Amino acid sequence: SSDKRAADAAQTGDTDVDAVVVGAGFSGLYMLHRLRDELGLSVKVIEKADDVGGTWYWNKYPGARCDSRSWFYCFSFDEEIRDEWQYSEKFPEQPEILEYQRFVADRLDLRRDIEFNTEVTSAAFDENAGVWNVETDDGSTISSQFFVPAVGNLSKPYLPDFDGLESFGGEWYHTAKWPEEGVDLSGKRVGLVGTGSTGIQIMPRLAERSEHLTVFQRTPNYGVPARNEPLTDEEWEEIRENYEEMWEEAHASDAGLGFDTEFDSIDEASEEEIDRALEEGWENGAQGLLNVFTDVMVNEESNERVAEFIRSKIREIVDDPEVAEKLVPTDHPYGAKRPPLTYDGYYEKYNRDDVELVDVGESPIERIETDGIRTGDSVHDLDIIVFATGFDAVTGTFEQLNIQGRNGIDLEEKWDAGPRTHLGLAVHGFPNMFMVTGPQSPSVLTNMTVAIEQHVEWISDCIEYMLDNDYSFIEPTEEAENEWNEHNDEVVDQTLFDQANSWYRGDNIPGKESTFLIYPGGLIAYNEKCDEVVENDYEGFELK
Ligand code: FAD
Ligand code: N01
Repeated sequence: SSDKRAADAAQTGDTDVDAVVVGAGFSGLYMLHRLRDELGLSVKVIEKADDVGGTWYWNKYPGARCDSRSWFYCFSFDEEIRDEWQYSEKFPEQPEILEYQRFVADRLDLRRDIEFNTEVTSAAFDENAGVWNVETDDGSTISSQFFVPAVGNLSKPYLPDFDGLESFGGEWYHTAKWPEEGVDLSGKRVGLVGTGSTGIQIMPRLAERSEHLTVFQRTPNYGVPARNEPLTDEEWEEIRENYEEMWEEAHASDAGLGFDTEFDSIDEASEEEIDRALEEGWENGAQGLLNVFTDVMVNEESNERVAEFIRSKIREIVDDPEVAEKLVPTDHPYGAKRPPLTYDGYYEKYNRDDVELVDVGESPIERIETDGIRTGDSVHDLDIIVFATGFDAVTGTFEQLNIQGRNGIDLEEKWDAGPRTHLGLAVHGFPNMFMVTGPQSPSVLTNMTVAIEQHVEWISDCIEYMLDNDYSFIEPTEEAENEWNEHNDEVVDQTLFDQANSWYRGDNIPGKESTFLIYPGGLIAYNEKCDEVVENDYEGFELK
């Protein structure tokens, strides 16, 4: 029973709580619920923000939305919660997703075990006592048997070190730290740096609300229309009727979104059939074009067919051929960088007289001056600069926690030449530490709520197994970690992912080792591997 487990857990050591979880986004919330309400453990969640939400707490920029279809961008584990919540759109905006997490936190009474406004500054495993000591910025230390960083893959914003930023006479903002009260753009000359998913989402709003917008683009992207739409009560009824089946499909698909692919490969269909599928993919929007060919990420020809199709669409939409050419991506295969969806007529906005595109791939940002941004020999005068320059993704936030394992092994040092983990869940040298969607797990290549549920459930099942079998410690072997690393390398070598400079590989951060940070083999193979480990009594892990 959970009471017995709680008593057992309390006996394993003299700790303040059984588990410390860092982060109160989707991952931390569900982790708390599982460990506390299902296993009966004492749990403390530490969160630096003053509310739940994670990504959806921080990214309050205009136009921020999810691009997973909303009926899948939520938890599936609780039928009541599932049936009670109803998003208003196919791709809802940030306030609504934040509201959803608030609703879940209240519904499951999670807040009482979350310490808000508190940042974890270090965590160290004390080998003699066999406990984790977690330090926070208020100067206190909390000890626990289990340590679970649930800190997210996109939670350490990246601001390039532009010369002269401090001399800028106007205001500037990073999208991931957008002020709660918003920013008044009316009558302002605004500069936007960055055209990733975030830049593409915020751009139409900036264009509509400012006096003049200058977009500084280094690399063009393959934007495909999201085709967002409101969801009616009738549509929700239909979704609910099929919910069981749809969720099963989502959990059993490679990207956690339940899509079927149209053709295995480019050779499997006629030109006409492919044209029709591409047009349909474009018309239906969202991730449709990624699902025309099963082999889109491994076969250059299939990929190029889709890429060329998207290029032709961009050329069709953008009136000025010179501007269109600048917006057309040719340097990387489609999907090798995170493919963004477009909203609110992104490409159409370049046809406005008050929107200008500056190619900083050709002529880089040299410095920021009092009046604006200097590229080459011209200065672009600006009142406001918006940096949509992304994140030190996947490893950045984990490394920022200053985690030390056995013998003072430092996680950041261990990962100096790229992350090493077993299944993205655990790390050799770091007993009783579990990461939710850690590096080398499928994470950001999937609809993350599905990946998060799988991780949280694997972790809590593992802890339950330990308690039921009187184990106090678990740690992956070095051999298992090496094998996982090799397997990751092998799979990524079969794909087109290495043909792009992307945050998937850490290429966006100067000095960061370029290595693929995410398990590229999809959820199906990954989940099978995780299940197999459990079936074989946690093969690859040492239990004591
Ligand atoms: P997060 O939501 O990042 O939460 C981590 C929490 O840890 C944060 O609240 C942070 O404050 C806290 N934390 C970190 N370090 C510390 C510390 N030292 N001390 C205390 N607290 C700390 N994914 C999808 O699947 N579909 C989408 O459509 C989608 N859209 C996205 C849009 C944007 C703009 C961004 C940035 C990401 C998007 N993602 C999307 C990915 C998204 O990050 C995940 O889907 C999901 O929200 C991650 O949840 P999480 O709880 O794992 O991490
Ligand atoms: O960050 P990014 P993001 N000079 O790293 C440019 C998720 N997300 O916040 O491509 C000039 O993708 C950089 O240029 P380049 C999603 O997973 C999801 O947009 O490196 N430019 C790039 O254009 C996403 O992938 C959603 O050449 C510089 C941009 O800044 C992830 O979050 C919405 C520069 C950064 O793009 C991150 O997206 C939003 C420099 N020195 C986010 N440095 C949805 O689901 C960087 N850039 C809808």
